[in-house]
Amino acid sequence: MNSRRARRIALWIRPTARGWSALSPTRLVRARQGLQTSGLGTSRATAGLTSAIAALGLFVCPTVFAASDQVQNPSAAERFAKPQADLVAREETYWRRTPLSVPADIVLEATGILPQPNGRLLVTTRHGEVWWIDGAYGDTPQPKFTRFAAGLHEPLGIIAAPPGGYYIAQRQEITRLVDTDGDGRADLFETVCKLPISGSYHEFAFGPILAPNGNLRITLNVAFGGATQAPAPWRGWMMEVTPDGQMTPVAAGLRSPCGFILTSRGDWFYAENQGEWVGSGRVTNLEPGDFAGHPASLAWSQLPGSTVKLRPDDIKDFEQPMPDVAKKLPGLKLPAVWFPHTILGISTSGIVEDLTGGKFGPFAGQFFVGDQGQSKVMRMTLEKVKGVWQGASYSFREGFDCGIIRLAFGEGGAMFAGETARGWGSVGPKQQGLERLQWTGRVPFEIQEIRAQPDGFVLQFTAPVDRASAENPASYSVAGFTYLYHKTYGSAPVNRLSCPLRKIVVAPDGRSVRLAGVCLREGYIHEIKASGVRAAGGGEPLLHATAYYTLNRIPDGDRIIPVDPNEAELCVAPVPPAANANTKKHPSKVPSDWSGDDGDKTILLGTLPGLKFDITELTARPGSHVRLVFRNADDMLHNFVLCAPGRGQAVGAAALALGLDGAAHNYVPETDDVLYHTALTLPGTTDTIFFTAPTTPGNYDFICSFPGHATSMKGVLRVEK
Ligand SMILES: [Cu+2]
Repeated sequence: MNSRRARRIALWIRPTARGWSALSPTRLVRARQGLQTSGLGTSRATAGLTSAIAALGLFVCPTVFAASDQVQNPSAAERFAKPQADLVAREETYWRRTPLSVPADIVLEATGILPQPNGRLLVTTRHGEVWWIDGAYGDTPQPKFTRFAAGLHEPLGIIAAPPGGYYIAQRQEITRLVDTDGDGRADLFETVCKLPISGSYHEFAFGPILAPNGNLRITLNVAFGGATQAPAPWRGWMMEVTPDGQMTPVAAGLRSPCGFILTSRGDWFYAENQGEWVGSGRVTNLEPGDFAGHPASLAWSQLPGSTVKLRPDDIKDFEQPMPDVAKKLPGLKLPAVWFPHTILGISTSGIVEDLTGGKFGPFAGQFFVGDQGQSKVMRMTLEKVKGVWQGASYSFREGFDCGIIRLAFGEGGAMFAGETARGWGSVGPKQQGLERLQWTGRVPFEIQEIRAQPDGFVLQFTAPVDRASAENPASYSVAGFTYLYHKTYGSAPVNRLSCPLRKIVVAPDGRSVRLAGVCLREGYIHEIKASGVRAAGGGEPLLHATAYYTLNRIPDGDRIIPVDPNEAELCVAPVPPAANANTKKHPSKVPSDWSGDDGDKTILLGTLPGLKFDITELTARPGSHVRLVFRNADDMLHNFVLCAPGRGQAVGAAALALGLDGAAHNYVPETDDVLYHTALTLPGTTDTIFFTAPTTPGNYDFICSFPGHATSMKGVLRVEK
């Protein structure tokens, strides 16, 4: 790309009668650049763009220099727990994963995938390229890459443009790419609409998607940190753009809306990541005027054209369950489906609807949702009850090579997953890639779908159940919980409460089971475990026995159990143990036998961004009195757990295995491998413990046991004379 190109990068936008518009959308016919087939060639082009941008002071551009990112970020294996190999092997027998080989000189951080009817794929990358890929199908694919365009700024999606060519969303604009002379390379780059940006690395733009009215929709990430997370207009919004570049706001409250979808029924949903104000990953239905929860976007809700009535002052740091806040804050939209953090992913991404008519297996009409951090695909079902969307999330397929950003269905029911780990890390050995997932034709024994009932749930299965196991109450457990709505990054599950079952009815055909119980709560997530249910015949267990139903509305209809008059008293959420209670392993008071001293030695330990302690090697004399002051300066929850020599990672794995029980244990497992620990500390808070160093010299591991942190947040206490 030539930095003297005709197009200027403009940040200015202006209100118009119809909405917000970029100044002077321009057309640019770009000169040929000698684009090669499967050649890198981008460094020159991207460097030109980067320097032009830097001169304008608009961007920090961490996306161009992969090498430095890799130095700064822990590797995938360090950051996240690995999936269970035996489960992945079972999943592979039903849905076969095929990584596509990519030439060594192409960095295919695939972010947008447009399958074409002739067996080709058109794929955008974070490095700003668009590639034609031929030969992505077949048992042993030998894909061939041809570059369609380069020099773009982190496009994160691509669709066909009705006027011809393709629409992509770059960070700074929506662009139409056209190959006017039919040589397979884009030669017309037309600015459709400028997008407001301030320069934060976190201001991603996703989409576009073509709306039924012919307009385009995009979603705009908020910035990260700083005094405001929406320094430029419409950050945190879903926007609609006319083909001639007029931009109007649709809905607000988005944080990191990596995936969004227009369903075949005509409803819009977007996928959100856990973050500040966002307790866990989730999918939310968006209608004009909705506010999905992140308040930064409200900085712009008073602008002309805004559909959202809430203002920044309406949002306080409620520190209350999100469903409770929604009752008193009209306009706050609850998610349709939650994906519990660390269990069903940690960074929800692209959404696809299975419109393959059964070519992808038994879940036709359902949805699949990617996850970047855990490199997996989850499954989602939706239903509308009393006018409100809700539904369930399920495990589906783990063990991908890298973090998944984008999903797309291609020919013959093949699903493609576009991947990148740069800047975030992910489970899986690779930094980027493109993989194909295909149904093998075998049907696993699975919970096909869960639907809400007036007194419980009905579970539909992919095969008839073994009646004895399905009628046994011990085969199931149901429990409700939710997440806090607060400015803290993420939330532990709160108000966990089991839902005792009172009646189980197996359908005559054995394909569904109705569970009726008590203590169902509107707005809450209901964890439904069917671990004991077996398939009829061979007694096969479920491939995935746990699902999470977000019960926004309890439907009306026929009950199979009467209303329990004592339900209100019966169903009171237990109070979790106080995080700061003084216990043997959490010695928050000076021990009485220290005869007045408050420690032979004080250790000040803190945190660094990127899941690190600020000191990784501590020392103490055997049997000495240690006062340890742990200060959490990060924006996430952390603790300090001192473990037996060599047992740090085992304790971390045990904490992860606590699952939803973790919060009630402050994520510290009950094991002799744990010697002492601090409280789980909130961002900006401190906890002090007083312990006697082990009398046996050695290297004692210390970790943060919050799920997923231990593999990188670790150190050693050297006990030596
Ligand atoms: Cu931590």
